[in-house]
Amino acid sequence: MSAIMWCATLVCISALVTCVSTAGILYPRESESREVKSLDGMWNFRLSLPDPLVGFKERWYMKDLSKTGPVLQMPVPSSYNDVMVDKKIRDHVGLVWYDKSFFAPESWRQQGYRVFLRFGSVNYAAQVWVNTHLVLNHEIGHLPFQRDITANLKFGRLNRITVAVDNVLLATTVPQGSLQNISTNTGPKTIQTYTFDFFNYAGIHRSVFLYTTPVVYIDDVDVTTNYTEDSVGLINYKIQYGGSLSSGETLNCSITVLNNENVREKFTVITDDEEGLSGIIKIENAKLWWPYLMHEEPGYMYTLEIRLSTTWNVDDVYRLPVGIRTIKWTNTAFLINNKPAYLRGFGRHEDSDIRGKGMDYALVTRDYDLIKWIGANSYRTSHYPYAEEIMDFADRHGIMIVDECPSVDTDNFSDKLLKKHTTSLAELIKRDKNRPSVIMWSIANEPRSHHKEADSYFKYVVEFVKSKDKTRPVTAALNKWYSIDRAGQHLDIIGFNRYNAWYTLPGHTEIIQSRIEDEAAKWHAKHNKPVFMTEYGADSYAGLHMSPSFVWSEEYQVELMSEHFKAFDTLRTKNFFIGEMIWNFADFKTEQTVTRVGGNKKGVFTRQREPKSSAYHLRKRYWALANQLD
Ligand code: GCB
Repeated sequence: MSAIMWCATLVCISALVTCVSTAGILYPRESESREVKSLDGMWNFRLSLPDPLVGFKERWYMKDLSKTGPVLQMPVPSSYNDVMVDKKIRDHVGLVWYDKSFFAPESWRQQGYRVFLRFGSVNYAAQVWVNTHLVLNHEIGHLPFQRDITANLKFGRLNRITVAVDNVLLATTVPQGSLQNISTNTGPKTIQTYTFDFFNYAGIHRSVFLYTTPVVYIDDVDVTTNYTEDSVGLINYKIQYGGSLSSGETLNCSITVLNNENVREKFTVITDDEEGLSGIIKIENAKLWWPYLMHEEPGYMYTLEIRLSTTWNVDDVYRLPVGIRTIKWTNTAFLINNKPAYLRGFGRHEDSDIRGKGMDYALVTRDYDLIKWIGANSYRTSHYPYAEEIMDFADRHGIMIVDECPSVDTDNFSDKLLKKHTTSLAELIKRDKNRPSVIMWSIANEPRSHHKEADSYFKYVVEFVKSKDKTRPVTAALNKWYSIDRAGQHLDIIGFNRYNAWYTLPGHTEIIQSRIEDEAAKWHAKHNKPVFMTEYGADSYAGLHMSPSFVWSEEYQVELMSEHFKAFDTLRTKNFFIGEMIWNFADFKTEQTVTRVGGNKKGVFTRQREPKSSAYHLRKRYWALANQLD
């Protein structure tokens, strides 16, 4: 078997499995009818070496991984290729194996529970066995997947989950990558290459949960919100249930609304179906969800307490956080609750040392503290969906999210890629559709949108997104020149990335103002749509001071920002410019390249979240804008 074939084992396997399911992917939440058990912690771990396929050949999923040979202990969630100091693990291309034993209480069977196994994200492709049975196949990182595993469990006894993870990226994966064969002193070797600028962290990145539900259960909820001029909040809901009713069994769904202190709110429900599975909730004097600093109580969340009752089964209860707000957009503006919003934000990464992309509450808490300290109100989840736990923070703190799928540097525009690209969006929308913080869908970062094929490709992608959600605008972070780009025409809002005085004419900050003013105006003139800047910035090495300013010094980063601020201030008077997002919130790790010193250093915070001079500079601006505009 050629090196290319073995490396793409799981990606190829999962391509054979039709995995677009219509089932919901609600975040596991405990209730009187649901137990949630975390499987986070230390898992057995093993690289599939020296034969990349050895795990499959020897059927490692049939036994304890520790019985197959020497194993390591790997923390979940984390990126295996950041935690360990062994270079072989950091640079591993191909399959790795994890396993963990857990106890399934006998009481779960006695109570007739269904048991679901849910992964928040495994990067990039995963295959999962429970007690030797293959139960899940999932391709595309950064997105959750789950399955009812009741039939595969041994109740009252130990059970084993085995996970094979493949981090290989190919021309048809999202994001794309390629493999290259090189010769080395010890023989031929296959290495992974990419065009994107972040480290290809891999492994079980987010929490693994078991959760239980009754036999007939709340499978998905769709919510859209509105309000009337006399302050009546409207919540349109649609509930999908899973499981089947026995003959003669009936079903009924009832809703309670709780305010943000968990107290029952006064409301009325207009139900337009007999079973109560869909309807409109009216709340008098409703409190709206507002972005940070646009209101003294940003991020106001209600809770929809949904109770599904059936004749012969236990009731299922699920509590969904809901924020009431509207989103509108015109040719020149983006409005929240009918008020124009100006985005003061960041491009970001899920990234920190030791854990890589592993979800970490302490880090997320610090990041949101810093976002608020600096006076920002938004960010883009560049360049992939962020953890649901992180999105919860955005909802609660009133931070507006431009929610991006993992398509970076989109190239080749094949049907196969299009299918995966749209699958990533379908899964993202299904996951985040109810979040008030999500204000736009971003369908790509820096696609090769000057190619002829990009026209029909992005037309299709945008129409696909609209078929799933008409309530939010569609955007992308474009970097091809406005005159040759073919994607912008299909978007609702234009985002553009540009690195004047950094990649273009480094050192010449005097080019920035006129160029940015000119480019933004041209994007607007071409498409008659609102425009925002999705990336600009400069690397700075924290602690490097140079006077006069010089590239990589803190002074240069500040100077480059100031020139952009001048352009943004002019653009704001032009009435189509809706925001600025600096690249990047914090320094982050990239692949090894001579243009990066230990990674990308365009953060206004270091990777350890210490402020650079640029953070104080940005803080002054964002607070001034907030005081002026909010
Ligand atoms: C970009 C990319 C981003 C990079 C950034 C840079 O245009 O969208 O992923 O990290 O430039 O710093 O080069």
